[in-house]
Amino acid sequence: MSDLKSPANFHWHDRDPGPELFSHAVLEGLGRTDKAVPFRFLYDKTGSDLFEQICRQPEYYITRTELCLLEDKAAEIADIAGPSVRLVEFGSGESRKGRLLLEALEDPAAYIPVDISKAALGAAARQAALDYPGLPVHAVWADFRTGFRLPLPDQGRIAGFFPGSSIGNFTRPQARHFLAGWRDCLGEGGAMIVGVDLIKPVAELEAAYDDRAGVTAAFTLNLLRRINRELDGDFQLSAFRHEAHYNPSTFAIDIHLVSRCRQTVTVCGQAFDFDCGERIHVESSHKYDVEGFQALAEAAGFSPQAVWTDKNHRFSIHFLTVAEISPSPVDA
Ligand code: AVJ
Repeated sequence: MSDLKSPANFHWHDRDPGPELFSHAVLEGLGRTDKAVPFRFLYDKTGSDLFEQICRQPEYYITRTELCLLEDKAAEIADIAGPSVRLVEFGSGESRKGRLLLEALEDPAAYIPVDISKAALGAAARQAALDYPGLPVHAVWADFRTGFRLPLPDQGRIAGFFPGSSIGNFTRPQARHFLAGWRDCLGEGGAMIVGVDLIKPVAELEAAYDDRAGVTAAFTLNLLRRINRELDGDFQLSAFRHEAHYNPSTFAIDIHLVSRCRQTVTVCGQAFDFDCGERIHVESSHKYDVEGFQALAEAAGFSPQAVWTDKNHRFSIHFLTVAEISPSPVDA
């Protein structure tokens, strides 16, 4: 990914888990009684483009609410973060949010965007390197859930930035595990800035994940197109529909692809039967209240330092620091 046109302050780090994992995940996931494909595979080039379009839909309040909140509070966040921060952005996409923080931070020491989409990451990180010529930019192409060693310059406080309520893709135990894992990487004085979507009326939540223009549906269905293309699948996209429902017992929007009829689909030469109405779980998006997320952060070894919410209480941004005392032992 490094080419002659890359500026000197741009560095590329390839931690891609590899294409074979996609076939493995799909064959294993479709072979289960409760069919499922991990959400990370939604983000090929088309998927990432569709996701950026989701962010501009009127029903999808998350992106614009968080951007407004960040714009409003960037100075306060920067103040708590202090000078010379090495900013690690998990799931950086277009880097819009990371750049908002970078511009507010005092003398940031490095920007380390981490994303699973090679195309989006490459373009956004290279542009950041061009726009901030004095700032080392280390683009890390990786699945941020799995452990990997970050290419970190050795000066400055590390602040992990996890915007967009991406943490909502995890179940609560997974989210705690993720935070606890990064707590150990961040080290003493380390911080985590996390954007978290708040619990709200079901109608508002369900509309956000099933916009009228059908962009979210296209985003979910694109997974089948990717399987067809990369894994020699024969899914008929018109034989499946997108479904998004709020589950009040897990506080999560659950997204499924639902088979419109009884059918058999072949992937990598293997046949998978679907009943009419049978579903593939594709993604869940967990919602929190402020106190609930702070309690989870504490269980992962962080101390909540500050939290900001918008006036309509749709979204929250949490500033957490690594707690002095280690977290209570985690069950499983
Ligand atoms: C990227 C996980 C934050 O859950 O709101 C949006 C993903 N999927 N619409 C979310 C998503 C369908 C999004 N996150």
